[in-house]
Amino acid sequence: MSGKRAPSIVILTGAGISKESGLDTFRDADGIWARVRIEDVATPEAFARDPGRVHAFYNARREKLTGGAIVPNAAHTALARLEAEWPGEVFLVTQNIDDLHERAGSTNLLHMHGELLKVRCTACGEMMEWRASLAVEDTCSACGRGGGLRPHVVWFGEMPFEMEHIFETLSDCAMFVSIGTSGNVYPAAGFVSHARQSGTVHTAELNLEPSEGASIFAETVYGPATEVVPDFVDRVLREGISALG
Ligand code: BJW
Repeated sequence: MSGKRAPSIVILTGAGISKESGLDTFRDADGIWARVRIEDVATPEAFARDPGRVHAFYNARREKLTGGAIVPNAAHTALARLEAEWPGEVFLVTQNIDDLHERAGSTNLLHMHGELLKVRCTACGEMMEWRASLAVEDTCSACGRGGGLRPHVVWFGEMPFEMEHIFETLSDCAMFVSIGTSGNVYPAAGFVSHARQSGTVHTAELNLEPSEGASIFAETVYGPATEVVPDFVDRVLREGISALG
């Protein structure tokens, strides 16, 4: 034993990794924001104005996710394999609110924009699993108040979860990999710059096409996630990080 810690890897995923599982992205031509306006469903103001409309938006997505047809794909599985086989820490930060990473076997995982299969009470703060439709009048099982449950998701203008922990791991990692995200939404879009401040980190973007911040990455690989992610994971496990730089 050298006493030296094995190098850690931080991975950021976005909607593109779940596209081939059948879930929509946001900003592609056929994406969610082409059909629904952000201001109507993804801000605290929208929820205050018309909670029923916001519930309908998330109920439809929850129903699709739990309907049986949506399953993890080869990219999700490859990242779970990386966590299981890499000698150092693999920390997976996802912007996605689906549960496909968990179902594929990833465990060291953080949903920075929340989880579709959870709701929380705006009165007492209790968070609970929720797989059914959510209605405005539903009551909190912890405090008994009706009308206060909201989707456990992060809307525009709200603070994503566990930012301090994420920035700490970014400062300390040997490799940062961004997968299937357009780089439009902050703070996630700034993670690559933050990781690069440590100087010794390798940065890679794996996406269908160059993202907003593509030029910041040391390595870029373009193609469908189900192809490029398993290839990339194979290469990391075979050759290590230093061979990628
Ligand atoms: C494939 C593929 C295949 C397709 N294979 N790839 C500057 C600094 C900080 C904040 C701001 C700032 N300027 C503005 C802000 C505020 C705002 C923001 O970023 N606005 C921008 C629009 C400019 N951000 C916020 O409000 C955030 N909160 C915040 O900033 O708090 C203060 C703070 C400051 C500083 C530090 C810390 C905190 C909150 C953002 C909340 C985002 N919420 C949403 C919806 C909720 C969840 C849900 O309903 O699902 O989260 S919006 C939506 O966008 C969703 C996603 O997680 C997020 C990112 O989208 P993603 O994943 O990148 O999807 P797409 O569709 O954009 O891209 C998909 C990509 O996949 C594409 O590139 C395709 O090519 C690719 N692809 N098929 C591989 N098969």
